[in-house]
Amino acid sequence: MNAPADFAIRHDWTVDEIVALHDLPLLDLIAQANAIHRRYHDVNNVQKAALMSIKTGGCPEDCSYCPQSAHHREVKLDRVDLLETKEVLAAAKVAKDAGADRFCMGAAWRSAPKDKRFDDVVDMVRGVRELGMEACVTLGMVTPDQAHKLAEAGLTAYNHNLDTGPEFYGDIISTRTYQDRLETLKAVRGAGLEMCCGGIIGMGESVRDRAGMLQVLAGFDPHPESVPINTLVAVEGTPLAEREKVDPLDLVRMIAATRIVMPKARVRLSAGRSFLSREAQILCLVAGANSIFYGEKLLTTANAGENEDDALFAALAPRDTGALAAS
Ligand code: SAM
Ligand code: DTB
Ligand code: SF4
Repeated sequence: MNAPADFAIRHDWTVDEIVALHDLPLLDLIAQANAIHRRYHDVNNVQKAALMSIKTGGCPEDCSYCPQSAHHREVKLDRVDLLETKEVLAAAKVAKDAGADRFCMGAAWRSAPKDKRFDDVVDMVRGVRELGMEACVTLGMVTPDQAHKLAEAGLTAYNHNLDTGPEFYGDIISTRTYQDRLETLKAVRGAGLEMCCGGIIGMGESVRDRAGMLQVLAGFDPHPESVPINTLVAVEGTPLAEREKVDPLDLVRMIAATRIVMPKARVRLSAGRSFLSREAQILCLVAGANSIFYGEKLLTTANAGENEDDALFAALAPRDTGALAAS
């Protein structure tokens, strides 16, 4: 690809460089990110990824942000064992009919199980692919063998997030290490699966920590094919319940920095979208996001509603000037 030097794909970003980008005057940052976005993508192509929790709650990990951790006993959440394949595939069909391009299935496991439940997930993946949708799963840690089995079933991408920068990580999770996460990502890549990997902002981390995460992500060669940027959904009963809400413009900065350092990735405006106005979401799309989670629910918390999403996509569509003139 004959990209100008400024738009080149790089894997050697320093944290200082990313912080400097992130802290540019906002309009310069957005302009730079948007130029790169337009260089590598059709900006009108915004992916709709539907999300379903296929196994909910009771997770042995202690991720401070997560309502599904068994460590956070005050959270009001019903545990649900692995769903039946037919129930999941029925939901995938509904999502497809509603216009979703990708079906993502999330399970509250520390690592993917090595029993029949794994075979069931493989069947779900096969079924989603047969419906003609992209399939993504997030099951916790996986071995190279499990990653290969998922790839054989036609899995498009595996989601496993770094969540934050390496220096802040220990403040958020103590039951598995950054290195554990990198091992799973290696298994994912080794099986030829697309890598879906990003993180969360709003957990008390600094801009440097955010840049630290982007540096690790941009260090992958090739870059992750998709990068979900979640804003913390502060759930009552979790250790991060009282965290202040992120300023939407800080999210715009994070998305723009992500777009600049990973020009080809699908940058997904993920959890936290329900707190954003339609205009703030559009600013995120201008800054380089080109994917959203679509549907009323994320895993256990509410997503932007169907009406809000209709309003968002209607605003993005070409205006029907004929109809306007007639009204
Ligand atoms: N258990 C698996 C794992 O951790 O890899 C898969 C499911 S886990 C819920 C997937 C991701 O959701 C986490 O890595 C985190 O980035 C995101 N997440 C979980 N709870 C969140 C919250 N309250 N706000 C924002 N993102 C959240
Ligand atoms: C990701 O990065 N975000 C999604 C998905 N990957 C699995 C999960 C968001 C979860 C938000 C909190 C909840 O609904 O439980
Ligand atoms: Fe478990 Fe995943 Fe939640 Fe961590 S983020 S507690 S691993 S479900």
